[in-house]
Amino acid sequence: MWRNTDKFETEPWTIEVSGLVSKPGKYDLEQVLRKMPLEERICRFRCVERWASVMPWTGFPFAAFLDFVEPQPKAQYVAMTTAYRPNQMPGIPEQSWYPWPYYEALTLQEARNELAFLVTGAFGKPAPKQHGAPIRLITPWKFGFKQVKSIVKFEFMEKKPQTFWSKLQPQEYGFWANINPEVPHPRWSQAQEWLIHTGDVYPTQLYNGYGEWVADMYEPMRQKEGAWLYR
Ligand SMILES: Nc1nc2c(c(=O)[nH]1)N[C@H]1C(S)=C(S)[C@@H](COP(=O)(O)O)O[C@H]1N2
Ligand SMILES: [Mo]
Repeated sequence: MWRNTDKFETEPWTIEVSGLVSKPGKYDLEQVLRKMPLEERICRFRCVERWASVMPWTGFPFAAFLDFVEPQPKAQYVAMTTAYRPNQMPGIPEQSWYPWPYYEALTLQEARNELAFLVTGAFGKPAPKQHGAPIRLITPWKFGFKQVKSIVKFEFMEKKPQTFWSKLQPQEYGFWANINPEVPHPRWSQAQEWLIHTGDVYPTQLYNGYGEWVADMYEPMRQKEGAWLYR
């Protein structure tokens, strides 16, 4: 992956803020970062395809960014669009059947959760391009495909948007994507995962082990609609 990142330009970087928000506009990332409380967090990462890792990220709480741009009361979702630059991204022009750009969303409640993190660095340095420079999302209780890299736009909306994967394969990669060992992917079990650093196999944990912080958000839905919502 890193071999293909040479042409990708991450400086300067503009992020667009639009939709149901009090301070829409185009922001220079450097200027935004000066206002954000940067911190380091070590967290677990779990891909839907069962590999897992542990990463030391640098970043700031998504909630701090929300306080800065001020979503309007009607906003229920925040959608994130990622960079789409075929001339800087080898492989993208050949994969024309995918609905690029890569696109994801969270409920605003999820984005405000204290574990929702916007990442600018890894291993104490600016994030390498392959890990989503210059800004990416980390919600460690959700599968990796929610963790959008190289974000160019945050859009606030009232209705749930269709995401990149929910357009392609809604049965396999749904909106919630909460990690749950008891809800299998249609083509494989999610009961176990392997650590990419060592190959060791571990049992998958509900919410990737972060239930203490996030389970409350989903309890009403779980009671009403059942476990499928975790997919
Ligand atoms: N922009 C963008 N973000 C993305 C993806 C992508 O293809 N494009 N893939 C996702 C998937 S499926 C995973 S598992 C993680 C991988 O993050 P990592 O490269 O930092 O390990 O990125 C996610 N974010
Ligand atoms: Mo993934």
